[in-house]
Amino acid sequence: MKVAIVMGSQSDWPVMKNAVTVLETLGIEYKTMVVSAHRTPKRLYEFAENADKEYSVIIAGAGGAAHLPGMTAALTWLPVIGVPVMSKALKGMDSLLSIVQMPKGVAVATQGIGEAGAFNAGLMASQILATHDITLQGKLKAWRAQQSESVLWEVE
Ligand code: RP5
Repeated sequence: MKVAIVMGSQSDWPVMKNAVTVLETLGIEYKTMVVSAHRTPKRLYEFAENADKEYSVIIAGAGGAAHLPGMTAALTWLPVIGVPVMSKALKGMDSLLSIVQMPKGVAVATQGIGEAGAFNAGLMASQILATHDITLQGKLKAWRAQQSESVLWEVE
């Protein structure tokens, strides 16, 4: 497995499944797991401390008091990409600030709130892996070219 996708709750899946889209398009292996920083703290430690034996990049999504990405980053040297999931009460602003405001010395690559952020997390993970994979580089360039071509010049 190359990419681990962890989320704080099963309820995050409708958003986090967008992270899978690019990975599947580019043929990148991944595994999805529910790991809650608050409800399953021992699982978080178990996962993060052993993550570098199985994975190269971690995508971590959570909502509200979203401590999963930051705590994961604290426990592993692997790059952690954070996805703020929309919360009911504060529409994801709480999630975003919880993830993005890391203390100096522990880094999380925070994406935007919600589905676009989750999609871009998958894209960012692919780009990180492509730095050491020439075949994947080719696939990524082709995907980007196709995206550019799909944008119409004229407004319909
Ligand atoms: C967070 O609390 C999860 O990441 C989720 O976004 C939010 C709500 O979780 P549930 O109460 O739906 O399980 O930990």
